[in-house]
Amino acid sequence: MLTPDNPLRGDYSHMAADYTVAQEWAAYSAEDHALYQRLFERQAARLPGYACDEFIEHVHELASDGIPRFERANELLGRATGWQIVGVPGLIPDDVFFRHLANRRFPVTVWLRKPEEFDYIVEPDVFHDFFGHVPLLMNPVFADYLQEYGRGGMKALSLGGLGYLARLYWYTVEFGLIDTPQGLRTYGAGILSSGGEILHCIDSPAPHRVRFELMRVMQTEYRIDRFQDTYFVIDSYDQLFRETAQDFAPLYERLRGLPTIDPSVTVAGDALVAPVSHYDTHRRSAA
Ligand code: HBI
Ligand code: FE
Repeated sequence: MLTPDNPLRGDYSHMAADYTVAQEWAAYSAEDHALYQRLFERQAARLPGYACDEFIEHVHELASDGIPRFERANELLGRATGWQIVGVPGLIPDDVFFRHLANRRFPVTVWLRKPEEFDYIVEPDVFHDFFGHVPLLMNPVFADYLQEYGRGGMKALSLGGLGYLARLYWYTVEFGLIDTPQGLRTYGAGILSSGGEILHCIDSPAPHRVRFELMRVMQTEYRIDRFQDTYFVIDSYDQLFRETAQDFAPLYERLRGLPTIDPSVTVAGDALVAPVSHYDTHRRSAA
């Protein structure tokens, strides 16, 4: 977050009290639009067989030539699920972030990475946020999950559960996998907006793929600067919504007495999902 030794790169000087800023779409350069389009085309080509169907459907609905206009996306989102995206200068404080989610507003960073950051960026930019996060806001069940998550986040702040809830967000909204009749797919924005991790999370034999279990997820640490060592697999967005609609206060109590789990290991009780080679997947779906 905003500290003297690691200032965030966005312009926080003109934001509103809720950290929102206008998108200033006319201020994007032709180079910005061309870079966004290259990022979009590279990722869009990798989606089949790796991204969940809902994501693929909606990412194309929301696509435009270059950096999308938030106001146009808001017309589609408003009709589909009542969500709106709001421009922000970049990362915003947890309580502000959760309050937006609890009100069906998704914060989207307004600036775009530099060409030299094509493959990796530390802070979420407009490509990570819009390409990675916005399409699934068109899905009613996922959209409800995210609002529940925002409400839970606001409660977590007063219950000391923020770290546990950040892990839940990380292993679902950012890096989640979902089991489908066609095979394993991803719905996580951090993966979907990453050139390398979208292939790795499905194909690589290296990471652990553990069936989603709420307490296990909230006990598991995560690393922000490398591909994940552990992914959690849900069966449906309904499952996410049901798990998150409960009262977390007793869970935080229990978690405080449980060990933290390093993502590089599996533990007794884990139900593991084996990586399926795409040959098997195609053969299965062809059958
Ligand atoms: N701010 N703009 C922005 N985007 C995020 O994803 C975000 C944030 N602030 C806090 C935050 N995420 C985390 O606390 C959540 O992952 C829990
Ligand atoms: Fe994100």
